[in-house]
Amino acid sequence: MARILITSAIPYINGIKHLGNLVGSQLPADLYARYARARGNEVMFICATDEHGTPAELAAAKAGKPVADYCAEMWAVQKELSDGFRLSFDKFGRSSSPQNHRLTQYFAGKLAENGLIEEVSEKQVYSVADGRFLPDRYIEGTCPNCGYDRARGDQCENCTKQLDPTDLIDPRSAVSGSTDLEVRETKHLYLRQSTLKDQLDAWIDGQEGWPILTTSIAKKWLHDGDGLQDRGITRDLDWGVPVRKGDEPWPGMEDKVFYVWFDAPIEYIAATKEWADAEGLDDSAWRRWWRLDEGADDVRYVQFMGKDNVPFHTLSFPATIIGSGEPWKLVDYIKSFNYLNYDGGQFSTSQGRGVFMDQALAILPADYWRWWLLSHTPETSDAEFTWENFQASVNKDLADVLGNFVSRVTKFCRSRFGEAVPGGGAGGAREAALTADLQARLTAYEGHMDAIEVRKSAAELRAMWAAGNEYLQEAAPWAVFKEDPDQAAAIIRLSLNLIRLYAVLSAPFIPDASATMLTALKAEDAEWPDDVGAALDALPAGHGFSVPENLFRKISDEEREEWQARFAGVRS
Ligand code: B3M
Ligand code: ZN
Repeated sequence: MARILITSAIPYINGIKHLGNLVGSQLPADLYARYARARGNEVMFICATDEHGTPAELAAAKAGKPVADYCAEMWAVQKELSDGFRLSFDKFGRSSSPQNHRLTQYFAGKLAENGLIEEVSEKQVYSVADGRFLPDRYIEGTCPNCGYDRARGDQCENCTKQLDPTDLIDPRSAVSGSTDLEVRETKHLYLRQSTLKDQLDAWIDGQEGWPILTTSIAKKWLHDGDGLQDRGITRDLDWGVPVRKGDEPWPGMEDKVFYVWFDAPIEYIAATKEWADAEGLDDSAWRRWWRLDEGADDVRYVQFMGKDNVPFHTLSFPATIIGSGEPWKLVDYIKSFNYLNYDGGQFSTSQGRGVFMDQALAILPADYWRWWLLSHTPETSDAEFTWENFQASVNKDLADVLGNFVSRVTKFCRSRFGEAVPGGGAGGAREAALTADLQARLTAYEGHMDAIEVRKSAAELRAMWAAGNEYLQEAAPWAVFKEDPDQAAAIIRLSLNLIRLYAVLSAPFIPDASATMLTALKAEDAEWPDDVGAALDALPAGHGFSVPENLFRKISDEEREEWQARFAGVRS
C-alpha cells in the first residue's frame, strides 16, 4: 500500500478535445489511477482545464462571449465528456480558480524573494483603439515575403515564414482591425531559470528508469543551442492570474497577468486544494500530497502528458518548484506519449479534423474507444487511427473474444443448469494448466501495469481473455454434458469464475463492461487477486447469477463506411 499522486496534462479550454488529445494523457492516466486503486494504494488523481492565455481569449471572442462565461461553459462541457469517458479524476479543477490565483501569486513571490525574478523592458506593439498591447498573433498585415495580406505577427500562414510584428506591411489589430498601432515600451518579469540549470541537470540525471522520450527531450532543451533560457512569465492580457508578489501588489505590474504556462502546472497543486475545499477538508488534506514536510515524503508522483509538454514539466515547472526554495513535491516519473494520427493525416483542433470526444460517445459507448485507444497508445512511436483497424479490434478483441466468452458461458449454464453456479465434478489437468498459464500472465500483466507500459498491458490482458476462450473451446462443455453432466458443471463453474476474474482485471481498461459482468455474477468480491487458483473458486456452487445483455456489439462494414465518410472532412 503506497500513496500515489497522478496528474494528467490539463487540456486547453478552447474547444472539445479529440481522441489524440485523450490518449495523449488523460486516458492512460486514468488507466493507471484505476489500476493503482485496485491494487489497494491510496490515489489522488488530478486534472483540470487550462483556461488562460491567448487561445482562450480568441475562442471566447469567436464565440461572442465574455471570456469568463466562455470558460465556465466549456469547463462544464469538458467535465461531462470526461465523465462520459469514465475518467476517474478525484478532482477536475479549473486553472482560473481562486485557489490557483493565490498559489501562483505565492510561488511568484517566493521566486522573487529568492532573487530569481528579473524585470525586463521590452518594446511591444500597442493598439490605441483596443487600449491594449497585442501579442504577436493578434497583429495582422501583409507578408513582406509573399504579399499574403492576412499574415500574422508571428508567422505567415501562406509561405510559412517566421515573422516579427514589425516586419508586417500595413499592420493592423486582429482584435478590432484598427491600424492605430504604436510600438511602446513595456516591462515584463523573467524567471531566471538559467541560474537553476545545474540543479535541474543533476535532478534529471538522478532519475532512474524514466522513458527515453522524456529524458531525451529534457536534455535537448538543457544543452542544445543556448541551453536553458530565462523566460518571460508575464503577459499584457486581461484574462489570467493578476501579477502579484504573494499577497502584495507588484509595482509596475498592475495591468499584467502571469503567462499561461507559468500558472498551468501550479494548477495541479491548486486543484488538489480545490478538491479539499469542495470536500470540506482542511489544508492538511491537500498539503500531505504536496509538501515533503507535511507528509508527502512517502508519495510517488507520476505525471502523464504528450511529448510537446515535456519541456514544461521537466524544466519550467521544476524550476518554479526548486526556485521556491520550499519543500514542495517534485515529480517522480513522467510518462510521455507520441502522437496519434488520424486516417492518413493529423488530428487537428484548429482544422476540426478527426474524431472529437463528443462525436465518439455519440456513436459508441466509452469502453469501445477506451479499449482501442489504450491498446494502440502511441508509446514507442506515433500511432494511427483508422476505421478499419478500429472495427477489427472491437469486433475481434471485445466482441469475439471477451463478449462471446461471457455470453456463451452464461447462456449455456442457464439452459442446462439454471441461473446459479453448478455443483459437481472437479477440475483436472486442463484446468490446472489454464490456472498456471493465467497465473504467469497475471504476473506479467501486473509488471507491465506497474511500469505503465500501456500497450504491453493491453496485449497481456487480451491474451488472458484468449486463454479462457481456448480453454472453453477445448473443454467443450456442450459436448461433455451429454456423457458427463458433472464434468460439464465443473467446466462451467470455472468459466463463470473466470468471468468474475476478467471483470476485476479488465476494469482499468473497460470499467463499464466490467461493472456489467460483476453485476450479472452478483459478485460482491471484486478484490484484485493474489492467487488465480483461489480467485477461480470465489463463486461457490449455488451462487446465483443472471445472463447479462450482450457486452459488446460488432461494427458492421456499412457502419464503418458511413463513419469513415462522415468523419473524413472537417468539423463545422
Ligand atoms: N494545456 C497543453 C495541452 O493541452 C497544455 C498542457 C498544460 S499541462 C500543465 O497539450
Ligand atoms: Zn508570406
